[in-house]
Amino acid sequence: MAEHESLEFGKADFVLLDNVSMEEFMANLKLRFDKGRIYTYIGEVVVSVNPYRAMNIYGRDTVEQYKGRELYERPPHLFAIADAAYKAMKRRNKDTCIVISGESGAGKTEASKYIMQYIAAITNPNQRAEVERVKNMLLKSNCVLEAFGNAKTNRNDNSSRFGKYMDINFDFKGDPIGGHISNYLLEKCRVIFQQEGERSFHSFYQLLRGAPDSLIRSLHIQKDPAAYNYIKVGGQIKSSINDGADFKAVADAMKVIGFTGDEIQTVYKILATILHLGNLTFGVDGDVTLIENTKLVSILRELLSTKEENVEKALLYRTVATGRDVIEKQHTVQEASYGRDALAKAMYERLFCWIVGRINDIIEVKNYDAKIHGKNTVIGVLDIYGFEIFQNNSFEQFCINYCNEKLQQLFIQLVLKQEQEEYQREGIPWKHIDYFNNQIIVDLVEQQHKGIFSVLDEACMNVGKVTDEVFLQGLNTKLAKHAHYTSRKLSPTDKSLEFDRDFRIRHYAGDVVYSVVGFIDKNKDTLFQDFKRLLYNSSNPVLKGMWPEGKLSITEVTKRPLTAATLFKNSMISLVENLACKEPYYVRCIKPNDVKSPLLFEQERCRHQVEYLGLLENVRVRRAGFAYRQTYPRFLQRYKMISEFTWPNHELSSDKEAVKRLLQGCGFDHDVAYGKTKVFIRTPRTLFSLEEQRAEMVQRIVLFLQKVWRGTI
Ligand code: AOV
Ligand code: MG
Repeated sequence: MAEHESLEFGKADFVLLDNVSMEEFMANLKLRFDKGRIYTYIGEVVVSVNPYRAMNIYGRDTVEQYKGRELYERPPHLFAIADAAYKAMKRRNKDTCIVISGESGAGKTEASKYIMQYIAAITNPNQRAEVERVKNMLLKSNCVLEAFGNAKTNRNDNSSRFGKYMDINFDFKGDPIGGHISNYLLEKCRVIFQQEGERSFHSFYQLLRGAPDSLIRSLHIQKDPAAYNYIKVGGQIKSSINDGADFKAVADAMKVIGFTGDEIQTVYKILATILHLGNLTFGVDGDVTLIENTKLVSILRELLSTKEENVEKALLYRTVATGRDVIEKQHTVQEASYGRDALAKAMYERLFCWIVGRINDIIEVKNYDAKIHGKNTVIGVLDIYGFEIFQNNSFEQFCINYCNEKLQQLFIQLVLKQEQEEYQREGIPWKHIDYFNNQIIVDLVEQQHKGIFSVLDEACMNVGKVTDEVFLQGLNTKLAKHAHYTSRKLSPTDKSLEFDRDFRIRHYAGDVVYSVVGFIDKNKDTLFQDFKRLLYNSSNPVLKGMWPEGKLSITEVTKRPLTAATLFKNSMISLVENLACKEPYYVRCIKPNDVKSPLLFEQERCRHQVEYLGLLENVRVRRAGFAYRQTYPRFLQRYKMISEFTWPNHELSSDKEAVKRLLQGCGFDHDVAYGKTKVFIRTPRTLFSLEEQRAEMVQRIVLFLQKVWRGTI
């Protein structure tokens, strides 16, 4: 257990509970929360409860307390986990990752920032300038990504609307030499629409509130966010965040990272373009569709550095190839509005991906660097959008919740399943512990042919009528018997399914009703080619560079792009593969209440999270399990010097027998189990003790050898 903490704060590790029951677990969690102890272990997993107040536990002095210490030496903390991941990487040459999970607002992003800060604080003792530069950029990149990828939602004032996985690369000294960021599905529909009480991405409000007057003028915008249709839909313009100050911080961060002046200007121009696009309206004159506020067109032309007539044409017409002929087809008002919104969303998404790409260009370890620095190991930090249930749940929530199912499955695989399988394989007496395996829900979403993504893709391929209803019918046909799927058609008396357009998934974390409205459209994610060509033909090289596919003429575009669902599924599968090949460390975040109060520990709310995160099962497996395991030969190799039976070589019938003798001799027999090929040690303290004895013996042997060499023996 974690030392240096009195029991008045409860048990620092849930493994030490007298009885593993939900009641005791909850009582301990609450007691610790009330006493300001927001972290508790389950073995090496950190359970964190969002304190919703500034805590004085992340400063330099705390860093010093955790630096280089073993996990159990200090009270539970994120820093201890970060240190454990760092040590594993440095000492054992392992790639490690820290997976942070929990629902929206539970504290994942904050945790990921503290972890990064800790790693930055404990590395580069020699103050090498190049390493300092890299560290600074890794830290600054957060601020930029949050500005463009986070927004106020009804669950969280600074909710991540994209998934982020960051690899930090280290050289042989254990200093960071670079990194790489992978981003996952940005919730781009937020650019044009927000639910009641929510905001669009912070970047828009920051620009309006923080830009100097000269910039405001040159972008032809006004400072009041209420003047812009796209960003006022949710009715929440203010937030707890200081947008004006953040504008400056983000601009500075972009400069430090290495964005050029032209690049930063282009970023602002794109934001302004989107704001103007939202105010653009279409009308009809006879059978001609036209733009009502033509003044905006010349502003758009200026911001996009294109020709005015091209902007107008791209907004009102669509070029189509019919056989060998190319014709221009006029949009209806509805089509034109659809095209305008699609353009706004696509420009923002492209901008976001471009920002990530630019940061990567700058922080990535170049080949020649890797050669100079030699060994290159990584620590990955995953901070992704948490499980969410809103009033209205659409394609984005579906993807986000599927992502959380995947991560829960990984946790089950790595922490619960593999552990139990290993004990069985090794013939260690073991009572199986039941847990809910959510693989069934993962399959429901991603399985070939039968899964929801496949049914969606199939519906999108239909040549005839492609509607959300056709998709829902497909689901009902294929999934009628699935225990985790229901729709109103399949269960007409179910009160939670109000409309014929709803379907419900029983997720590991709770039931979510999704509306199919918009699924087809969001999955196809169509952007008329005309817009891509318009932006590619811009005389602004930064903007042009974001739209390379605009180079193709209409007759050259043949391939159907992958759907949004397929792209997301593929990216999740490769993310999980990537995490699975690293040594994982887990932070499981819990949200104590829905009103962001530092005082309120809502029993039922927390209990539900403990349940679905599988924390009780985690404690049971951990308690019945063993903290450390090693094959017999390797164990001997490390510890043989501490026993006269094994040093320098043993004469017993097998390595297994030798290990038994060694551990009996030390009095640790009660704390270990002997498997077929490995020895298992239950508590870490036994291991520390072995390590201490080893260090002492090594010291003695060295002294002895020195004496031999000097001839004093
Ligand atoms: P999330 O990342 O888990 O949600 P955040 O990390 O953004 O949640 O936390 C939400 C808010 O809780 C923060 O803005 C802080 O106000 C507060 N908070 C969280 N952790 C701490 C802490 N350790 N100390 C003090 N305050 C904290 V989402 O991104 O919505 O899934 O998509
Ligand atoms: Mg977040």
